Amino acid sequence: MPAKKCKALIGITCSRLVGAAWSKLSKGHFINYTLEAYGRAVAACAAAPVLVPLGQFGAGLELILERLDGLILSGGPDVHPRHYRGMPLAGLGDVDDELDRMELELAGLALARDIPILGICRGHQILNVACGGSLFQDIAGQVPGALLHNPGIDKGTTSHTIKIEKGSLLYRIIGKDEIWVNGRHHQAVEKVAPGLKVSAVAPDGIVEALEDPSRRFAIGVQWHPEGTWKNDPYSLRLFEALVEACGA
Ligand SMILES: [Mn+2]
Repeated sequence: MPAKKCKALIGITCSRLVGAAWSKLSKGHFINYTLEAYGRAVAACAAAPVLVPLGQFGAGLELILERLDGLILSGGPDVHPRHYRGMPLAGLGDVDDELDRMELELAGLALARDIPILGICRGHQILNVACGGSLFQDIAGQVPGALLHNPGIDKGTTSHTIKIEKGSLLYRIIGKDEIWVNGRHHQAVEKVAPGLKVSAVAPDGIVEALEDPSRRFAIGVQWHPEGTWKNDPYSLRLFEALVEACGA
């Protein structure tokens, strides 16, 4: 049943499999996952999802953004440290140079246009790097005593709590200062970009959410609401808030 009223057109970036993952999973995995998880979450909020594929730069991205009301930077492979003036360390996982360049340009253009952005996992990290921040390439190797942020469980299962900063946009959306989330990441925000604010942290201090208070709606979350929105009202609220911001 199509939604009675469609409130916004939301672009969703889309990874491809690279490196080791390429041989382990079916080649259409990321595109199918992006549509099934992120796409259906957007549609559940009475908005229309479209995929933004790899390989778009410059004028192509500008035209895509002219048509979009909102943008989701989706999960995917690691970000290469070259984009925050770092060198690869042991523990860096698979990277995709074309995806890095495309998503960083897209994030910058969307911020400049003040298009509502929700960054998820890799997308949260892209938001930080696009604004001038840096990342831990591998939490286990760089943050002694950190929780296991990459448990071997599916994305429908929550695994650790986060503390949400009162007064943040995220707090206004979620309405609680502590929730369980389904993290599946081994990289994390190290240096927070100038202009961004930390809006949630894990019990070990790892940055779990960021936002840009100078924009209408620019939020990054380190967890995967697209994996839990069917059962978890806080996950669904994030997508609803993005769609609401598009109409504001
Ligand atoms: Mn985490």
